[in-house]
Amino acid sequence: MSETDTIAAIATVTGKSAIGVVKVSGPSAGAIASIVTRHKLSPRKAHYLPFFSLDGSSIDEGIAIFFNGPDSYTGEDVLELHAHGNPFVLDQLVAIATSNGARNARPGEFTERAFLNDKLDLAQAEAVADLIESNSIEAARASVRSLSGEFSKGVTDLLALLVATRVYVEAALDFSDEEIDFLQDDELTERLLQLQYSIENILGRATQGCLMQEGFTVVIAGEPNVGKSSVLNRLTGEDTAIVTDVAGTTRDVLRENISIDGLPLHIVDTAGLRETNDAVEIEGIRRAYQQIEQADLILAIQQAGQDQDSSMLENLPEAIPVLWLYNKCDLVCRPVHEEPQENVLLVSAKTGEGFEAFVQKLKDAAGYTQTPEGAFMARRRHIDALQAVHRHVAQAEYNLRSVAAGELAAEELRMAQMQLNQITGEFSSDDLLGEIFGSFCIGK
Ligand SMILES: Nc1nc2c(ncn2[C@@H]2O[C@H](COP(=O)(O)OP(=O)(O)OP(=O)(O)O)[C@@H](O)[C@H]2O)c(=O)[nH]1
Ligand SMILES: [Mg+2]
Repeated sequence: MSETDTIAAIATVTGKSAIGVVKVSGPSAGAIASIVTRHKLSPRKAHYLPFFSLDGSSIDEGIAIFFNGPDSYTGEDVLELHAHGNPFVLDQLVAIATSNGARNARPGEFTERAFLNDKLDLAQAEAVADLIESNSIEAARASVRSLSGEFSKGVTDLLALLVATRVYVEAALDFSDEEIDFLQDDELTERLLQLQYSIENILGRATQGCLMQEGFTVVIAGEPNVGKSSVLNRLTGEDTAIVTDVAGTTRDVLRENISIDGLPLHIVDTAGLRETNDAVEIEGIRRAYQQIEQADLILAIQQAGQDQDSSMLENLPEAIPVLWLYNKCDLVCRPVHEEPQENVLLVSAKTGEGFEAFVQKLKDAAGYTQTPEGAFMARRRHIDALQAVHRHVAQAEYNLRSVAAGELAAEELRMAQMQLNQITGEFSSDDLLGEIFGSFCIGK
């Protein structure tokens, strides 16, 4: 399908609402505006007037705004019709557009056109979808920061620094038989250090944004009756899970989402782990292990002051970090431990003791720091790319300093640049673009 055809869609939520907006973008937008409004619209001005159907009857009255390309969201001619939010009215307006040269827009197609017409780069386009999907004010702020181009600017500045370093290295290689060895001088060391510092700064801020969007999954595991469900309830502040003194109370997997200072935590409560012949419990335990495999952090709970056989927690996946909680500390005389151990906390789900430190520990484990400069809304693919850039630059530095292999260093820097270009979409495959824009809502 040609990119110069005209597209139309309802941009507001389906259902009844005070106002509903229909958007049209492409070369026929002006003609469609004339048909619907029977009026010559001045660009970028709100006109309050009747909307007409093809047979000349009035459908509704509302506001029509016409934007001349390239001064529009998509960069093409755009018509916006703000009607009353009735689905039949809005459908009719779209039908008039589609019978006059437009077709129904695909999800994200308006933003895709904005990207193709250089109105937004890829990271900004993704921020549009992320802003719409934001579940907290912090996430929304981070999205706006990315949408306004702050993240892209950080990436572009990084790119400029990287290109300058590449030029320096390549030039040094060309003159390598000169007496002074450029590759060993302080100027280059300084540049590489600055590059690493910039990457770490952006990576830190992007990681915060990514965490805000995706959240952090904590799976509570431990033997029956140690207080797993009580810990969940204390965290959610509600009576979410059933708590009794019967060992084996929880059987199903229970999932709750909470937000701590803008960090979405997905907390998963599971069945107590023990040897059992009860068929229901066996299935619950199987599901518990399944959840453990998918955790970002395992919260292993034991009862404080009791020597327990923690064999059921022995074979936890090595790659997943574990935080040990000794619960029911209200029942024991302290100090239980001589020395505070790292990743071991003493708490009471009953009294709330130790929970402040525990919640802080959860934020630390997630790597959530609320950087003073503010988070960038970023996606997993951005983080992966930035981490790859970091690795390539570190390798380049090693190649130069430790093995004096200038050619290899130059190649690493070239690969770092390729990774960076992917973030803003300079060189992106059609598959990636399809995946990104396909996840938008229709009309955006
Ligand atoms: N004193 C005291 N009792 C607690 C504390 N936390 C939980 N309990 C009690 O311990 C018992 C078991 O609590 P649950 O939260 O159901 O324990 P669980 O680990 O979810 O148990 P299962 O679902 O059976 O695996 C209940 O009687 C709770 O009231 C605590 O911090 N202090
Ligand atoms: Mg339970």
